[in-house]
Amino acid sequence: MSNTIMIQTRMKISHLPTMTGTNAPGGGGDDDETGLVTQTKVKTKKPSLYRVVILNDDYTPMEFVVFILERIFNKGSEEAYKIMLHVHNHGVGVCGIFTYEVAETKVAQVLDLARRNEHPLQCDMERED
Ligand code: TYC
Repeated sequence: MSNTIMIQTRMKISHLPTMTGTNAPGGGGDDDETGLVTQTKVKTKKPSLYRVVILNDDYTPMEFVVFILERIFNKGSEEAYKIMLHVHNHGVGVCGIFTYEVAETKVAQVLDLARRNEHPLQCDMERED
Protein backbone atom coordinates (compact mmCIF):
# COMPACT_ATOMS: atom_id res chain seq x y z
CA MET A 1 0.00 0.00 0.00
CA SER A 2 1.33 3.43 -0.97
CA ASN A 3 1.56 6.12 1.66
CA THR A 4 1.10 8.92 -0.81
CA ILE A 5 -2.33 10.32 -1.61
CA MET A 6 -3.08 12.90 -4.26
CA ILE A 7 -5.86 15.40 -3.71
CA GLN A 8 -7.16 17.25 -6.74
CA THR A 9 -9.30 20.33 -6.41
CA ARG A 10 -10.71 22.37 -9.24
CA MET A 11 -10.71 26.03 -8.37
CA LYS A 12 -11.12 29.42 -9.93
CA ILE A 13 -7.94 31.44 -9.85
CA SER A 14 -9.27 34.83 -10.87
CA HIS A 15 -6.06 36.82 -10.64
CA LEU A 16 -4.26 34.63 -13.16
CA PRO A 17 -4.75 34.76 -16.89
CA THR A 18 -6.29 31.49 -18.01
CA MET A 19 -3.82 29.10 -19.57
CA THR A 20 -4.19 26.12 -21.76
CA GLY A 21 -2.28 22.90 -21.23
CA THR A 22 -0.54 21.97 -18.03
CA ASN A 23 0.94 24.91 -16.18
CA ALA A 24 2.66 24.94 -12.82
CA PRO A 25 4.07 21.71 -11.29
CA GLY A 26 1.12 19.80 -9.91
CA GLY A 27 -1.29 21.99 -11.82
CA GLY A 28 -3.67 21.37 -14.66
CA GLY A 29 -4.36 24.07 -17.20
CA ASP A 30 -7.66 25.57 -18.12
CA ASP A 31 -8.12 23.18 -21.03
CA ASP A 32 -11.87 23.58 -21.27
CA GLU A 33 -11.68 27.38 -20.82
CA THR A 34 -14.05 27.37 -17.88
CA GLY A 35 -11.74 29.60 -15.85
CA LEU A 36 -11.06 26.65 -13.57
CA VAL A 37 -7.69 25.03 -13.06
CA THR A 38 -6.79 21.95 -11.04
CA GLN A 39 -4.37 22.04 -8.19
CA THR A 40 -2.78 18.77 -7.07
CA LYS A 41 -1.52 18.48 -3.53
CA VAL A 42 0.71 15.55 -2.65
CA LYS A 43 0.21 14.47 0.94
CA THR A 44 2.00 11.70 2.80
CA LYS A 45 0.27 9.73 5.51
CA LYS A 46 1.86 7.60 8.18
CA PRO A 47 1.88 3.86 7.44
CA SER A 48 -0.23 1.57 9.64
CA LEU A 49 1.79 -0.40 12.17
CA TYR A 50 1.46 -4.06 13.13
CA ARG A 51 2.42 -5.91 16.31
CA VAL A 52 4.08 -9.25 15.75
CA VAL A 53 3.11 -11.61 18.56
CA ILE A 54 4.15 -15.13 19.51
CA LEU A 55 1.91 -17.58 21.34
CA ASN A 56 2.72 -20.03 24.08
CA ASP A 57 2.52 -23.77 23.60
CA ASP A 58 3.57 -26.76 25.69
CA TYR A 59 6.21 -28.17 23.33
CA THR A 60 8.49 -25.50 21.81
CA PRO A 61 11.70 -25.39 23.88
CA MET A 62 12.33 -22.13 25.74
CA GLU A 63 15.80 -21.88 24.17
CA PHE A 64 14.31 -22.01 20.69
CA VAL A 65 11.96 -19.10 21.46
CA VAL A 66 14.88 -17.10 22.86
CA PHE A 67 16.85 -17.91 19.69
CA ILE A 68 13.94 -16.66 17.50
CA LEU A 69 13.71 -13.42 19.47
CA GLU A 70 17.44 -12.82 19.16
CA ARG A 71 17.78 -13.86 15.52
CA ILE A 72 14.62 -12.48 13.93
CA PHE A 73 13.68 -9.64 16.26
CA ASN A 74 17.23 -8.50 17.09
CA LYS A 75 16.68 -8.71 20.86
CA GLY A 76 19.57 -8.93 23.28
CA SER A 77 19.73 -12.19 25.27
CA GLU A 78 18.25 -10.71 28.47
CA GLU A 79 15.31 -9.06 26.73
CA ALA A 80 14.72 -12.17 24.62
CA TYR A 81 14.58 -14.30 27.76
CA LYS A 82 12.19 -11.82 29.43
CA ILE A 83 9.81 -11.84 26.45
CA MET A 84 9.92 -15.64 26.24
CA LEU A 85 9.09 -15.94 29.94
CA HIS A 86 6.25 -13.41 29.58
CA VAL A 87 4.75 -15.52 26.77
CA HIS A 88 5.27 -18.71 28.78
CA ASN A 89 3.42 -17.18 31.76
CA HIS A 90 0.72 -15.11 29.99
CA GLY A 91 0.10 -16.97 26.75
CA VAL A 92 1.05 -14.22 24.29
CA GLY A 93 3.66 -11.50 23.93
CA VAL A 94 4.85 -8.80 21.54
CA CYS A 95 8.10 -9.36 19.63
CA GLY A 96 8.08 -5.98 17.88
CA ILE A 97 6.06 -3.40 15.95
CA PHE A 98 6.59 -2.97 12.21
CA THR A 99 5.09 -1.76 8.97
CA TYR A 100 2.92 -4.32 7.15
CA GLU A 101 5.53 -5.85 4.84
CA VAL A 102 8.20 -6.11 7.55
CA ALA A 103 5.74 -7.70 10.00
CA GLU A 104 4.56 -10.15 7.31
CA THR A 105 8.16 -11.13 6.53
CA LYS A 106 9.04 -11.69 10.22
CA VAL A 107 5.93 -13.83 10.81
CA ALA A 108 6.85 -15.95 7.77
CA GLN A 109 10.46 -16.30 8.98
CA VAL A 110 9.33 -17.43 12.47
CA LEU A 111 6.82 -19.94 11.09
CA ASP A 112 9.36 -21.29 8.60
CA LEU A 113 12.11 -21.73 11.22
CA ALA A 114 9.63 -23.34 13.65
CA ARG A 115 8.32 -25.73 10.98
CA ARG A 116 11.83 -26.69 9.81
CA ASN A 117 12.75 -27.49 13.42
CA GLU A 118 9.45 -29.33 14.01
CA HIS A 119 8.25 -26.99 16.75
CA PRO A 120 4.59 -25.93 16.93
CA LEU A 121 5.45 -22.28 17.77
CA GLN A 122 2.77 -19.90 16.48
CA CYS A 123 3.29 -16.31 15.45
CA ASP A 124 0.82 -13.72 14.18
CA MET A 125 0.43 -10.01 13.39
CA GLU A 126 -2.19 -7.57 14.69
CA ARG A 127 -2.83 -4.04 13.51
CA GLU A 128 -2.01 -1.33 16.05
CA ASP A 129 -4.88 1.12 16.70
N1 TYC B 1 5.86 -23.14 27.19
C1 TYC B 1 7.08 -23.58 26.53
C2 TYC B 1 7.79 -24.61 27.41
O1 TYC B 1 7.49 -24.72 28.59
C3 TYC B 1 8.02 -22.41 26.23
C4 TYC B 1 7.46 -21.41 25.27
C5 TYC B 1 7.56 -20.07 25.52
C6 TYC B 1 6.85 -21.85 24.09
C7 TYC B 1 7.08 -19.13 24.63
C8 TYC B 1 6.34 -20.92 23.17
O2 TYC B 1 6.02 -18.66 22.53
C9 TYC B 1 6.47 -19.57 23.46
N2 TYC B 1 8.72 -25.34 26.82
